[in-house]
Amino acid sequence: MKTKIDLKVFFLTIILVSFIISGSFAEDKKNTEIKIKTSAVCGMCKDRIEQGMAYEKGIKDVSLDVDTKIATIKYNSSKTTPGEIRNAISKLGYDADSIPADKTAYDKLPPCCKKDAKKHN
Ligand SMILES: [Cu+2]
Repeated sequence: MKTKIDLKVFFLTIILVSFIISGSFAEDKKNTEIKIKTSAVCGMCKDRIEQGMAYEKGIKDVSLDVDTKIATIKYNSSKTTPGEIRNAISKLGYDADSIPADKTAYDKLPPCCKKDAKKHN
């Protein structure tokens, strides 16, 4: 009799643990992180990229480091992909890893924000 109860507890534990594990995987999906090298040169670029990307589908958080030009982006991998994210950065006028900046958007950037501009504050 005792063994039967233990089996029940055992299976319930298994079910509970698998729920917790699948739940944490779903959580991982919602908070996938990617680092993308951009061509940002100043604080204005940082604001433009962070604000512009905030409205993109599946984007949770964007933080750009002007010194390294690297944007750290948290996103929901069931709603968007690294490719779509790079394209969105390109459409803001900035390079994103190997994707060059969209020409039309880049031409609209103020001169201080062009990628060949000298670094400034
Ligand atoms: Cu700038």
